[in-house]
Amino acid sequence: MATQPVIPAAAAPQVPASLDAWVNEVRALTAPARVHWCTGSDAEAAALTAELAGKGELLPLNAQTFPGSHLARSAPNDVARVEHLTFVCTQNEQDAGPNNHWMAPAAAHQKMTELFRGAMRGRTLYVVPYCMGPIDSPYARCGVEITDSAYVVLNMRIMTRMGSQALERIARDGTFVRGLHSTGDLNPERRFIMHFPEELAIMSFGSGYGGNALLGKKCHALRIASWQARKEGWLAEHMLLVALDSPEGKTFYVAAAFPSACGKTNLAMLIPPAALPGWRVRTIGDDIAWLHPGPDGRLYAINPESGYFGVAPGTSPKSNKNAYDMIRHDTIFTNVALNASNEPWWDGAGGGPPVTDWQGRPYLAANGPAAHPNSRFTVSARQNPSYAHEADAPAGVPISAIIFGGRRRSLAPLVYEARDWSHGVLVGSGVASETTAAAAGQVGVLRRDPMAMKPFAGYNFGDYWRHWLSVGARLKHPPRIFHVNWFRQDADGKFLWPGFGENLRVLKWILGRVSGGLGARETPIGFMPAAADLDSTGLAITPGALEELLSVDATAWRGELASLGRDFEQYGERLPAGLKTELEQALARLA
Ligand code: GTP
Ligand code: SPV
Ligand code: MN
Repeated sequence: MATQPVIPAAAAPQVPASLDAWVNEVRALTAPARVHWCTGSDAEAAALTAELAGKGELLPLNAQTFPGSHLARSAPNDVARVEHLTFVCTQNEQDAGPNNHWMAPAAAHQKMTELFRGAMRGRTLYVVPYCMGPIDSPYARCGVEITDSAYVVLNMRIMTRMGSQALERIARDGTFVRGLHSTGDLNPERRFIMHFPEELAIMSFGSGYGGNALLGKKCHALRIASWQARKEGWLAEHMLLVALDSPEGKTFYVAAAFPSACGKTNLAMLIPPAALPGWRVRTIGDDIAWLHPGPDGRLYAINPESGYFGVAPGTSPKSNKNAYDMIRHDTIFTNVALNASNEPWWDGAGGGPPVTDWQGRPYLAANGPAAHPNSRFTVSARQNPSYAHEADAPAGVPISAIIFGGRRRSLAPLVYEARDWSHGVLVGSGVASETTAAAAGQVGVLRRDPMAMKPFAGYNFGDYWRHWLSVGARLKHPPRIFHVNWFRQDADGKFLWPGFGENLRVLKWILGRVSGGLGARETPIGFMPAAADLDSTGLAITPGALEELLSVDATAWRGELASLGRDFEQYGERLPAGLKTELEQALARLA
C-alpha cells in the first residue's frame, strides 16, 4: 500500500474559544478519524495534492504543457449548483422572500444534524479559516469552512485568502461565518445547501461541486454577505470588477452583473481589439463585488475573492487569450475532457481532439459533449496576465459605472443607459436571461434574474430593492447604471454582435457617458448611442445588424414591463413604492 503523504504539522494556532468549541461540537457530531487545521502553506497544498493524486481523485496533467495542473472529475450527478436544493432559513419566511426556497431554522437544523451525524467517519475533518477580501481591508469578512473534502481545501486555498493569516484576523475580529460541509454520499436525494443568515451559518451536504461546496463563494460572499450588507449599509453583488485605462491616461473602475455563464470572466479579462489602440483592461474580480458608500460620496468596491472558478468551454486564444494563457500551469480543472497528450480539452482549447470525456470514458460523440458544459478551471488571480494591483487595495476602488446584462436572443438592445440611480434599480430588477449549465436544470429558458442575483440574494428581493434605493440615496456621486446584451441573435440563431474584445466599443461609449464626452439619444427605455456614437472603426458588422442591435421595439417593451409588473406583485408590501413609481413612469414613456 502506498504510504500516506504526511501533512506538515502546523504550529499550534491561536484559536478563538468560540471556534475551538464549534470544531469540537462538529467533531463530536461527524466522528472524523482526524482533524487538520489548514495553514494555507505550499507544503500543505503539495501534500493534499499528492494524497488526492494517490487516490486517483486528482489526475496530473501533461507536466510539460500544463505543469502543476490537475484534473478532477466530480460525480456525474454533481456538476452544477442546485438551486432547488438551496434554502434560506430565516425565522420569518417573508424575510427569505418568494425569491428563495425557505425552511424553518429548527427544521433545517434537525434535518442537517441527522445528515451530518457520523458523516466524516474514517475521513479527515479539515478546518479551513479564510478571509474574503484583502486581509487588511476594513471591508473584508472572515469565515471558517469545516469540510471533509481535500479538493474543497485546495480550491478554497486558491479562491480565498486561506490559512494562518485568516485565523489571525478571525482572532482579532472575534467573529466569523460558520460553514459546515460534507460531500456525504453524493446522493441528490440527500443534498441540501442551507443558509442561516441570522446565525451567520451555512450547512452544505451531499455535493462536492463549486458553489455548493466552496462555501466562501456564493454561500458566504453573496447569500450571507448580502444579508449582512443590508444590515450594515452596503451591497454584496454578483459582479465582475475591472480597471479601464484610457489612451488619455485616465483610469475608470466599472462593475458588471451578468447571470452565471453570461460573460463576467470574459469581460473582466478583455483584450482590446487592434482598432482601439491605447486601451488597457485590468481585472480586479470576475464574479463577486462588495460595494460600500465611501466618505467622499462615491461607491467603493472590493473583490472578496483571490482566484477564479471560471467556465472552461469557450476559453480560447481568440475569445479570452488572458485566461487561456493563465490556466497553462498550477490550475485545477474540473470535468473537462482529455486529449491524447493528457492535456485538458474543451471547445476552444485547441490541441489534439478529445479522447477521454469528462466522465473518464473513451470519447464518443454519441455520449454528448466531451467536456461538461459547466466544466471549470480554478486558478489564482495572481496568474492573470491582466491582474490589477488594485485588487489588493484595502479601501477598494471608486466605481464610475454599474452594468447589468443578460443573455437574451431578442428584445434587450446592445446597450442602454438608465436615466438615474432609481431608474437603474428598475433596470437591474428587470434583468432576464436564458438559463445556462451553471445550475442544474433546463438550459436556454428565459427567466427573470434581478441584478443577476436570483440564485444568490440571501433575503427578500422587495427588501433588497428597497436597500438598493437607499444606498443610492446616500451617494453624492452614484455610479451611472447601464444595461448590455452581447447575445442578440438574428433569425438564423447567429449572434448579431461579435462580443469578447469588441465589447470594449460599448465600454468606451459607457465611459464617454460617464465623463460627459459622448452623445446619446433619448429613447423610451433610456439613453442609447446613435450608431455614430459607437466607435465602429474596423468593426466587421453590417449596418443592418448594428441598427437592429440599437433598436427599441416599443410594443415588445410594453409587454416586457407588464410582465415585470406581474413579477413584482409576488413581493406585495415588501416592494418599495419607489420601484413601483419607476415602473409606472417607464410604462408611461412607452405609451
Ligand atoms: P460564472 O462563472 O458562471 O458566473 O460565468 P461568467 O459570467 O463569468 O461567464 P463567462 O465569462 O465564463 O462566459 C460564459 C460563456 O459565455 C463562455 O462560454 C464564453 O465564451 C461566453 N461568452 C462570454 N462573453 C461573450 C460574448 O461577448 N459573446 C458571446 N457570444 N459569448 C460570450
Ligand atoms: C456561478 O454559477 O455563477 C459560478 C460558479 O460562478 S459556482 O461557483 O458554482 O457558483
Ligand atoms: Mn458566478
